[in-house]
Amino acid sequence: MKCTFATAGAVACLAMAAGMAMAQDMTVGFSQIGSESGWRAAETTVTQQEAQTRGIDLKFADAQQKQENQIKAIRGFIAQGVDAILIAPVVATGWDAVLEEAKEAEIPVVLLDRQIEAPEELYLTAVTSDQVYEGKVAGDWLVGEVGDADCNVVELQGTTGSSPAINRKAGFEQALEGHDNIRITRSQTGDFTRTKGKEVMESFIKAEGGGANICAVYAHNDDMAVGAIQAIKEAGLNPGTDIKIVSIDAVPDIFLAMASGEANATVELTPNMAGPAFDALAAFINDGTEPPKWIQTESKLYTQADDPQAVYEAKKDLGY
Ligand code: GZL
Repeated sequence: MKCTFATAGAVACLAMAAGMAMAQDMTVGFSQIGSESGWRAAETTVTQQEAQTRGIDLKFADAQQKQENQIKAIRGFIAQGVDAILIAPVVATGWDAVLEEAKEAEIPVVLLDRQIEAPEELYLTAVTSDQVYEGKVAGDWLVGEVGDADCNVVELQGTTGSSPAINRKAGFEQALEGHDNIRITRSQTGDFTRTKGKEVMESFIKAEGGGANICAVYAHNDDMAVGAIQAIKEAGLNPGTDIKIVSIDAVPDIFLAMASGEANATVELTPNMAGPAFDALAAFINDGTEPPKWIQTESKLYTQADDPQAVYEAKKDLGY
C-alpha cells in the first residue's frame, strides 16, 4: 500500500498500511453459523473482503446452523495449524472443550457477533454489539409509539440458546418495565429466518382473533420481521399500521418495507465484525498486544423518519 503526503489522511493511510503489513501472511479459519439471514450473508461477504484487503488467507466453513459442524470445523482448523480462528457461535454454551484444544495449540480465537458462556481466557476477544441494549432501544421505541394505549405484543425470538435471543429478550422486557399497558402475550423462536418468522406469525394471528388482538410484533431480527409482514398481509391486515413492526439488524429489505409503511423501526447491527477482529489479531500476533475481552460495535435506531428509501439505496449493494 503506497502512502504519499498527497494521500488524504496520510497518517490514517500509514496506520492502515501498518495494520495490513502486520496481517499479511496470516491464515485464519472462520467457523460461520450459516446463511440464515440477510445480515449473516453480509457478515460473510464483509469478512471475506476484510481478509482480502489485509492479505489474510481465510479458510471458510459454513455450519448450516449446527454447533456440531462448527466444532468439527474448528478441530479441522487446529489440525491445519492456522494462525487464528474466528467463530460466530450459534449458541452460548458447549464450547469449552474445543476452545481448550485451540488454547493448547496456542491458536488465538476471536468470537464474532455472539457471546458465549465460557471462561474468558479461552478466547482473545469478542466483537459484538450490546444485545441487551439493542432490545432496550427497540422496546423504548415501542413504548414511545404506544403511549398509554393497551398493546399486546407478539415476540419472534432468535435461535434458542443464542446470546442475541437471550439478551434481546431481556433488553426489550427492561424497556416495558413500568408500562403495564404493554405486554408480551406470545413469544416463540423463529430461528432468525424469514420462513420460520412467517410460520410463527401465522400461528400467532390464528391464536389472536385473526390478528385483531395484536398491536405490535417485536422480532429479534429483520428477516423474521419480513416473514411476519408477509403473514400479516396474507391475513388481510396492514403491517406498520394495524400491527406495528419493530426489529433489529437494519438490513436493506426492512428499509424497503419501511418506505412502503409496512415496517416501523429497526436497530442497526454492523456486518463488519471482522475488521476489528483482524486488527486485534494482528496486534496480538505481531507484538503481543492483549485486546479488551469485548470490542463493542454501535447500535443505532432507524424509523420511517430517516428516509428509508435513501438508506435502502445506500445499503443494497453491501453484500446482504
Ligand atoms: C446478532 C447476530 C444475529 C443477527 C441475525 O449479533 O448473531 O444472527 O441479528 C443473525 O440476523 O441470524
